[in-house]
Amino acid sequence: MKKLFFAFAALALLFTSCSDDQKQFVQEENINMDDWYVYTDADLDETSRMAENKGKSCYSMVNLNRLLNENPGLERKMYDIEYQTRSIIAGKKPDNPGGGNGGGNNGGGDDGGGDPPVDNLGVINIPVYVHVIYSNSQQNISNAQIDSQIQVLNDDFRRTNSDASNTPSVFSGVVADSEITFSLAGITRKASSVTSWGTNDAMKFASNGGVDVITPETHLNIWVCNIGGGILGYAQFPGGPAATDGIVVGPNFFGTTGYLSAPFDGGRTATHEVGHYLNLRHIWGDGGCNVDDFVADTPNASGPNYTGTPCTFPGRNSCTPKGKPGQPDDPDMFQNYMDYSDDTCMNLFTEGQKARMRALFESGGSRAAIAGN
Ligand SMILES: [Ca+2]
Ligand SMILES: [Ca+2]
Ligand SMILES: [Ca+2]
Ligand SMILES: [Zn+2]
Repeated sequence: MKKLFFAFAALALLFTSCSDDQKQFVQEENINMDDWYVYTDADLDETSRMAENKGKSCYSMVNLNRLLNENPGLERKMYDIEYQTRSIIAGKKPDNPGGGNGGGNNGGGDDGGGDPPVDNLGVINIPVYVHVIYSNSQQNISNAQIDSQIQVLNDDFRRTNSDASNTPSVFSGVVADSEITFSLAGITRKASSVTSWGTNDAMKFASNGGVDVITPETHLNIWVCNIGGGILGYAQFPGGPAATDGIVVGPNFFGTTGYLSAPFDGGRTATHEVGHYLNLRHIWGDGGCNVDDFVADTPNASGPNYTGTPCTFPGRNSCTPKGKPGQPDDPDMFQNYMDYSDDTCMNLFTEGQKARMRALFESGGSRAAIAGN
């Protein structure tokens, strides 16, 4: 029934508008930004989770709150990036030449199934600089350990990960090969007396004893250093300051060989943080069942899952698909890289997440220069 409705909507568009008008229609009528937000209770949430000693902790949203407070223009910039992302995705739905899918990427109109958005970008390679900052020899991780992380990123973003077969069948229809690869552009190493760097980006400046960012317009920068406080890593979302663009990961959570701390020894911390760097939110939307991650094909969840071995499925089913009649009430997708599960329990990105990430590389997108656009 819904497909029929959209067919009529698209037909109406064809008869009433030229392509310029269509664009206008998409931008003015069909991009629903009602669910968009940036500020969260992340500071409180992460503090209480760590007090409960849950295990995994990512400080990307805490970092975002800090950056928003320090940069008055950032919220607007991120709104514009989100608007552009949704416009691009809406315009690429193959069944909807007018882009009239009701902002489906945010869960407003599309059921997450059917045809994924298409683009002409091909496989996108992201060159990576790794900055190893260490206060002891263990933290000065080997080239082999760095290589093992690049391998995991390539496997996870191309869905060639060996544990892809662990994805439950209920989600097999939405899993994605994101068609993004990573190549090592260079490694910097720096000894430091700092034993815990915290999450205020100090490691990203030579003036603090860290390492300055290198060409963030065209390269992903990864700082590998001990953050402290049991924090595995954090990322900067698209739109943030160029000088701090990239991700930070603790040395013992980086790669799959060498100096590692189980159960975060599968390289999935970097996969997760690169997801944020490419505009993905946490799978639970950093809030209860009233907020989502702007991705229709990831079931909404009320909070993070800390699923560990044996990764028993189904785990929680923390939210029903609110306001989306007819959509199946799937269990939480703890297998998603953007949850807080142990590395061994994660094995997928979805088509909806892929579309968000790839929209950044389109002409005019905030990471377009990486793809030569
Ligand atoms: Ca939620
Ligand atoms: Ca979702
Ligand atoms: Ca559910
Ligand atoms: Zn995170």
